[in-house]
Amino acid sequence: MELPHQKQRTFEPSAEAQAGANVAGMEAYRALAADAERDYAGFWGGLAREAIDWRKPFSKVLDESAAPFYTWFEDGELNASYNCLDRHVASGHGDRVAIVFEADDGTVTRVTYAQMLARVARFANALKRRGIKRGDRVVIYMPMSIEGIVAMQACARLGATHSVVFGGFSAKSLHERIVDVGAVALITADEQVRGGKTLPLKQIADEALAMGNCDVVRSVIVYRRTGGEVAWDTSRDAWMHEIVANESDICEPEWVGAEHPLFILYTSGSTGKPKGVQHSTGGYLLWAVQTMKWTFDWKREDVFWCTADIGWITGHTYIAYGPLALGATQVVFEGVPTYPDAGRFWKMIADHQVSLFYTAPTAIRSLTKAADADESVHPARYDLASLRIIGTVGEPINPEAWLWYRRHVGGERCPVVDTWWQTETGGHMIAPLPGATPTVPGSCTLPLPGIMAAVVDETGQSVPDGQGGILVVKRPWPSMVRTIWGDPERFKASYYPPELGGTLYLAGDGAVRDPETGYFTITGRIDDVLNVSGHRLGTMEIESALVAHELVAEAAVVGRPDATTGEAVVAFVTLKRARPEGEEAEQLAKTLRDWVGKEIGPIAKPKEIRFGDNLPKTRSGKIMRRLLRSLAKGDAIVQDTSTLENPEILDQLGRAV
Ligand code: 6R9
Repeated sequence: MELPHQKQRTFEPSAEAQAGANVAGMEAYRALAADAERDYAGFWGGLAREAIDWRKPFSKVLDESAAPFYTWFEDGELNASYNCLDRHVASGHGDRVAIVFEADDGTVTRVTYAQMLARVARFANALKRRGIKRGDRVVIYMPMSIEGIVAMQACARLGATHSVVFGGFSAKSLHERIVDVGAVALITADEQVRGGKTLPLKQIADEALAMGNCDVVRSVIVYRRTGGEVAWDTSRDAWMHEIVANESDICEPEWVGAEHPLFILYTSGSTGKPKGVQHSTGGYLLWAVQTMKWTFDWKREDVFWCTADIGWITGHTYIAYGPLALGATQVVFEGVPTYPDAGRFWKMIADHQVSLFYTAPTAIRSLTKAADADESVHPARYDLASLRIIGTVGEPINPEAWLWYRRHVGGERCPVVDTWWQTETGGHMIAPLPGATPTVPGSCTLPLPGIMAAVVDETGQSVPDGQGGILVVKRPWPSMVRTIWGDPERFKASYYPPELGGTLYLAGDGAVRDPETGYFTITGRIDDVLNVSGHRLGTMEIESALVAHELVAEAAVVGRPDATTGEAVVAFVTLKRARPEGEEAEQLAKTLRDWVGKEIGPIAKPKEIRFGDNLPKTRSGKIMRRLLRSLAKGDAIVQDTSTLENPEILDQLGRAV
């Protein structure tokens, strides 16, 4: 994976980046890592006591007796919302701005910590009045908004477990999650506004609830974003602004055990059914705080901006919890990077004096393209001098995009932190420390202190550095996934497979370690999961959606490298009738793309659909996906095809429609 010219492209942290950094210099990094090696429980226990205000202190750090169902700080008690709000107000920082919200149309709203606390308390009281209590699950299907964060925090305050569903998911996906998680309430908005376009969230929510098995959903609470027309069921629906109107702005937090599930977030796995990744309260919050301090070198004066959506893990850890737990000031953005033009991010950085900026490689690539085409949206046209550290997440970043980001956004001055982590890991795992780690484009560098990452083969044995293998984590860590909601067996099988010995956490990514530096480079997923614009999609999920269409007999979905989206979805489809050609094939491809959009969400729409009389199969009837991957890329088939039963099909499928 390593490019031959990568060696000389190492960027040392500048003297400025090192000076006063929370972790300054590699010696400091090594000392922390050595602390963790020496006394694992002592290391984590110390951090947890410092990062979190505990209502009741924990007496034990880590319990491995039910491995791989590890528990952390188990007898400690806390409340996440208390840690995110009350403690800052109590220590005299109530007037500090918590959120600078910029709406799609550019309208800016600021909320202080004291105001945020009052809003969360009022909403929590309103939820309580509707019977929502500790242990209940609440689905949140909302746009990027202060209200969305208030909703998450209010659930946390009551000890209710939230499950946020990304606003781009379809009614069917929303329904599936509501049922699986057993939600008693749904919090949504009338409409979402992005890039000048509206999306009728309430209408989609109504459709989802009408799909059956949702009887336990007693209340639907609606944030009025646009005032657009919505259908109303008075027995169930209520406006958010109406139900908080007469509530007190004092709400005693519900103290919960450290292992209490703060949230469940669905993500794609290698089977058709999304996994409900369950996170804890104590361990999760600890790592949200600690990685803000380490990876982003967060300081009180910083203005932090993470461009993710609260529907993804990045928006949970680095919008809804991490920054608030520190008492940080952060920017929250409703819209898209290309509206009203592709200079929006750069303008917002300048307008709000953002110092820590965190976005996805796919955004960087598309903004590079836009800047190349139109000089007026080039970052050079904006004053980005406030930036101190710039980060990326979500997918491997190609060295070209990394270098462009460092040069044009970071002004050759800001360290680039390429952060590898996952929904399941809760927070950053492998990432540079901006005041310590020399960076190399395309590498997420070294594991954070306390994270025991390694590269192994299919049997769990270490592979030599320089040789690719499977990325694993050798020891549990506080913010790790606790289980898959309702399916502990799947948790074990997915993350602690017996083939690897049952004690290594299997990330699902491939990686290679540099023999000289020990730096990790992530080579992408090793399972049937695609990464399109940083969004995780299961190939099986898309296949199931396709075969659910009345005309489709069989479908196989693979990823193809894409210059902008990282990977693109390519679907090979056979129909229950003759293979369509020409105009008809194009029409049908469009129908099926829209169908997938309806079934899962627009992010899952295949970029290309190819029709065949059959799919390439082995004699035992197994679809040979590796051949399809080559065909999708337009590569000649050089693999061994001796087990293929119907080689003639390759020619037919090799041609795009
Ligand atoms: C946080 C998040 C996780 C998958 C992960 C990997 C890919 C994320 C990456 C990266 C290379 C990085 N990924 N960050 N690959 N370099 N810096 O994205 O969570 O949505 O669960 O996706 O994304 O493949 O396994 P999630």
